[in-house]
Amino acid sequence: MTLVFHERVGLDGRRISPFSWRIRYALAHMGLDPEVVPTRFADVGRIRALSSQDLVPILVDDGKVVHDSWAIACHLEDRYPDRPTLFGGPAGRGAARLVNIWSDTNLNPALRRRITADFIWCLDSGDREHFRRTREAQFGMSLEEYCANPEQSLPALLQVCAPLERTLSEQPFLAGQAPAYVDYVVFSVFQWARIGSPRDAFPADAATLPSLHGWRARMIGLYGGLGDRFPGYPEQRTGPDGRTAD
Ligand SMILES: N[C@@H](CCC(=O)N[C@@H](CS)C(=O)NCC(=O)O)C(=O)O
Repeated sequence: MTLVFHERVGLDGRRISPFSWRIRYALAHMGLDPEVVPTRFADVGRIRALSSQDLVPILVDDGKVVHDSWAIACHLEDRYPDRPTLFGGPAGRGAARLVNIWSDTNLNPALRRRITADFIWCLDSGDREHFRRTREAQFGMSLEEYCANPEQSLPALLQVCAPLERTLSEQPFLAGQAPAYVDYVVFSVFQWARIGSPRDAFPADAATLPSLHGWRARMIGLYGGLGDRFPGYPEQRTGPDGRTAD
């Protein structure tokens, strides 16, 4: 078996992508240890040549190229049936698909609104112009305008988190008694926000969402502290000319 994981990286090897994080956790869950190819936005030529599309993560498994994190999770589940399961069967896979789509369409935007202007400083300086241009075109405003009202974006985030808090007040993991792919998907978004902002974009007061806080700490600690294996938010926000932003 030859596994190669093309994983998004930022400044000085930071792991900055929620989509890559969920696959990192899935691989650890299954006890798989791929070769990792760190991939910047500037490496899009390699990604395109490999997969005929521009997005990361990508897994190459004995020459078979799989892109899109959901497709990768399904591939791993089907290809390695003797390893610990990511979904716990077809019904679990179906429910995980719902959580995956909900996470990408509801949780991700609620956090993105709070971190994107900070997040750009986690990127390699050579990737920042691409990020700013593409995201500002998507949002129709500057990154700074997009993130200008953290007080206004907080209620929306709290509302999105409510079903997570309720579920985790009744069971230790979203999948039940032990973590599985649904946990990795949802955690990957919090992990991206945790690494991508100097403030905890998550409601700072642990009393607000105590079960979610406890779960996030458990998730960070899994697999030998996987969530803390790479550097967090840079101490200095430094531009390509060496000047600091603050
Ligand atoms: N649906 C895809 C989304 C992957 C995705 O959006 N990746 C982004 C963030 S790492 C990307 O590669 N963007 C390239 C770009 O913005 O140029 C998945 O789940 O893997």
